[in-house]
Amino acid sequence: MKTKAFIFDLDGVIVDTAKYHYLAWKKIADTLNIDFTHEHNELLKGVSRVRSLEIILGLGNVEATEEQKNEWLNQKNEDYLAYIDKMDDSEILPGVMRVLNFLKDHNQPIILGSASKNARPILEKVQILNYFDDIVDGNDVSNAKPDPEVFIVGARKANQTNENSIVFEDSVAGIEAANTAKMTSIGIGEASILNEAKFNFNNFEEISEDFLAELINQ
Ligand code: B16
Ligand code: MG
Repeated sequence: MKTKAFIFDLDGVIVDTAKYHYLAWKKIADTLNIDFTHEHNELLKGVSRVRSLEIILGLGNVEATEEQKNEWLNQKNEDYLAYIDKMDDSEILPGVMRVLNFLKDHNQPIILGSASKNARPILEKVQILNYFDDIVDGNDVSNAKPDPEVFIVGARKANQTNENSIVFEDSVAGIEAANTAKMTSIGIGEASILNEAKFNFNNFEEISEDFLAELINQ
């Protein structure tokens, strides 16, 4: 069997932390009287923490000093971490463990490629940190998705070329990043939204072992 790099996004792919990001941002938005809905939350998927705050402030036309913004960023992360602290392995999305186990059984490098600066504690909480050969997260890169930096660094860590790398992503920006790097992009979520992905699945339960074997041997 051949070897590929399998790169996983975190939020929306392995776990659904978007709901916790939403609750923590909502608290900030409420104090500023900014209307922040679940639809608005979609705009924050795959986007960095700093950029997320800019988007929220933009919704309410709120201007602020750097100092004030840093205060909100810290507050939001503290609240978010309190939600993370309560997570356990029941929050791993359906089908993820079967796919991770299949890849491990076939000696494929498994890499995390996430915008989050909290990726390690989350993987620890849901007890799958040891599945990952390497982690590339928001602490390691300076360019956010759709820039492909996070995935390119991930492929290098697995000693694989971009063309031999496969990316699982739930965000439009992440699919764009994978495509720009000439990696095989797999959209997890609605195909109508992730229409630039090479392959689309609603979730990991739809991904067969035959399909994974084909990816490895292509
Ligand atoms: P943090 P992903 C992203 O994770 C989230 O989708 C996005 O909503 C969040 O703003 C970003 O991480 C930064 O997260 O505040 O924990 O550093 O989808 O790239 O795994
Ligand atoms: Mg994501």
